[in-house]
Amino acid sequence: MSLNDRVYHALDTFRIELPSWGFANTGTRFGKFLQPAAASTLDEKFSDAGQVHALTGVCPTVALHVLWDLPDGLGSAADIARLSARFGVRAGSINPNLFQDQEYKHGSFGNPDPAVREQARQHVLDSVAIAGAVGSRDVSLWFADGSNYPGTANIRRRRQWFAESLQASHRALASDQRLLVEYKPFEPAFYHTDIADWGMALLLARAAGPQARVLVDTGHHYLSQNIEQIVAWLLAEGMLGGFHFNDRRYADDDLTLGSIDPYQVFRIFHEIRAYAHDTGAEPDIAYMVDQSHNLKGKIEAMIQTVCVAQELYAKAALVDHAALAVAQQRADLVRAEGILQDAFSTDVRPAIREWRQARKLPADPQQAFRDSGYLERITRERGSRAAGVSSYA
Ligand code: PSV
Ligand code: MN
Repeated sequence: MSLNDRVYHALDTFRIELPSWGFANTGTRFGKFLQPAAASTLDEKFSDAGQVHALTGVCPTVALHVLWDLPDGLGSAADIARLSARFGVRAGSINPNLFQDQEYKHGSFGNPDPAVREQARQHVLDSVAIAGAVGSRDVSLWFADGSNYPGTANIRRRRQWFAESLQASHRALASDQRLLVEYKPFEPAFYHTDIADWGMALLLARAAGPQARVLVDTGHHYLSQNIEQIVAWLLAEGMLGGFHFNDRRYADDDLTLGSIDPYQVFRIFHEIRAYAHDTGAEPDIAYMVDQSHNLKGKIEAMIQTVCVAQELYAKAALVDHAALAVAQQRADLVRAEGILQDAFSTDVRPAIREWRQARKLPADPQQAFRDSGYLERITRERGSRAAGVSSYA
């Protein structure tokens, strides 16, 4: 296959989900720099996501956070069909919120109080029902549960409570739905988190039931952790459900995908393409962005992220798997490594521009966004009202 064919083939199937919370005003705990164009309503979030999809063509779904986006629970679900028809993007993963209500001060599924565990469980059941009502496959679970001081939490008992509540959640799934279990080593809990790493997420997903998978948030790892190895193992175990993409230099801080270490993202994509090549099976992975930009323009940052993801995915599709297998077998180290480096250093941007034009998309989505006048319009329309912070993402 020619370079162009490989790039076209890769991009024709690569889709990436946008987070509703990435269009809203957010910030850090030290302060929030409000943007006049930030979205405050679900209509505005769908509108902004629809804009990114219209210009890139690869973001047909929006991840929704139940508390922030669907405050009336199932009652809000009716709005989704209207918004999808209007803005051309559908509801994607449904994210229960198990961290913001006062009751969750000492945890949700891991809370020592059975009434709070029950409340959390009910919220997940409601979220599964919402997912069913809006036609979403994935219910994506992240827990802020953990503790700040040694000795204050019974780690093993909490593990058991997690397994039980995840099983109960899994029982509510329709046959075509999935539970995704996300892990995070610290924050907001600073001593222990109940699902700290991929091993814990894997064991709990296995305990939950056959439709549960692990979600890898690229920002949720210790420095220098080998994320592509985790990806390779989860693929081999049939347990990789999806990604939350972002980058980080020190800790989870929602930096733009590939802004710090693009080679790592390439290596992650390479493991996925290598798995597909070796097994002949395309893994079923939900690619999602999980970034809230405090300083960058939110829509611009999303377009930038999507373009970077496409570039790195296309580069990974250039790896010569047959030659790599031979070099690995012969332990021809420099040649094997060079095959990855050759693919990574290939400039795929001209091929991607051509692909976009062939698919009737703007060759340069960022420039098309700047030329569209959309940002000026929403800045005018939204800027006049009192700005608010709608989430803690
Ligand atoms: C938590 O840090 C996280 O990565 C989870 O995926 C949340 O759903 C998201 O960020 C937004 O707070
Ligand atoms: Mn995440």
